[in-house]
Amino acid sequence: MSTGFFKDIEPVRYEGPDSTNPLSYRHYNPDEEVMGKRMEDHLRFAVCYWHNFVWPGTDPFGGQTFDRPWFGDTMDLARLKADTAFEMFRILGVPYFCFHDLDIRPEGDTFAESAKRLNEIADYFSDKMEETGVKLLWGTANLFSHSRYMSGAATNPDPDVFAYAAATVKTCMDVTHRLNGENYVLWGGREGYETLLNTDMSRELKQLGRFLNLVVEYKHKIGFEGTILIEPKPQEPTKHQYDYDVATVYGFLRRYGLENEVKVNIETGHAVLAGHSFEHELATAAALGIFGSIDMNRNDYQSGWDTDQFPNNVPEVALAYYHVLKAGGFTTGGTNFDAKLRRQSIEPDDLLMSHVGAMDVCARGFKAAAAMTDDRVLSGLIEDRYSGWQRPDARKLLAGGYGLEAIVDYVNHNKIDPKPKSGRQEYLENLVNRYV
Ligand code: XLS
Ligand code: NI
Ligand code: NI
Repeated sequence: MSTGFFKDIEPVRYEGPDSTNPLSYRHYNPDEEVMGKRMEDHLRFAVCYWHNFVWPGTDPFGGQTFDRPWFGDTMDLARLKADTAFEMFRILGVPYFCFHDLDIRPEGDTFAESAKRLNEIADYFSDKMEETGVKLLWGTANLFSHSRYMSGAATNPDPDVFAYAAATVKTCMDVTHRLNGENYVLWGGREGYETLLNTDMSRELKQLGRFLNLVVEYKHKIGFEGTILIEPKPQEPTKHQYDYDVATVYGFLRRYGLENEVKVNIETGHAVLAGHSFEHELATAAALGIFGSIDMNRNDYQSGWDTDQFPNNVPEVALAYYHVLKAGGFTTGGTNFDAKLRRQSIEPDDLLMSHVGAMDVCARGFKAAAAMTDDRVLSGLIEDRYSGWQRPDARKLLAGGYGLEAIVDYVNHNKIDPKPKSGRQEYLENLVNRYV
């Protein structure tokens, strides 16, 4: 039965690039084959619960702007929220969704009550997922909104908070597992500090390492086959967050022996906040073997904080998917839109149009990326650029066949005198622009 929230809006269909219907796909055609696979199976789009169904439109200077019939703290409203969410998934035709525990049910007066409510809503989801075929890309625990977490969750100076957070993660992993979630995400919004004046960093990092090991041990214990993902972000809400960027996360994983157990969920806006490009973070993850999933969005170019806007720049998205393809594409991961409306966009169909546009931008970017990959426009030149390393003597340099003294002999003997070669950056940029 329809909640009536989206009136009688029909499911959004692919109508081709010439369509002027704002509720049609002009580029995202789920069944279209690209590189031998359906677009839907490449992109694996997910709608997130929090920005669409929880955030009331507040900003630091103003209160609620969205008037949603499911706002409130009862289980009945939580079910109405779920009904509306699944209606939206159906209208958009997205295959996946994502949630935090706090998004989907009101917190109870006790830990046990909160867990019970979580399970009740999971039962409700389970029926809806079966009915609609929509799947869970990932679940996660909100370990940052409640005041108990103001000084951190795993990294809190108070061991009781560590325990509360760990127990909460267990309940969320159970639910994610039960709903056949394909990943479990940890984003450490409060795992950092406000001031070093009150912070023992060495202790906090150890706490975080133990916490993550607990998660991995439990994953194996229950036979969860999804991927555990850490989502890096350099700051906001804390002044400094420990999971700063992909490289920092990798160092942390190595320190705690988890580099083969945990991968990363990379978010566009978080990469930018860390002073990187999105593709830098993707390429780093691929190079280190920890690429997992993406949170697709964009930051405002001027404001300098995490604005979580919907993506609308095809050339940028194309380069991002180029690196996703280079990393082998998604396995358990996917494209989650961690993006929200602007607070003046108060109509129900704003929720739809934002996603339709974002999915189209991703589809266009993805097709350009696939064509660049197929035509080997970039890879050919890169291979050529490093081809000297195929020579047997060059291989020996890397394989440990020479020490520094032997290398001096090698340089003298072969009268080595390297000649600079063009990096061809502008030529390559022009090539890319043919595709986007
Ligand atoms: C916040 C994060 C968050 C995670 C999930 O900046 O992006 O939404 O994706 O906890
Ligand atoms: Ni995110
Ligand atoms: Ni974010």
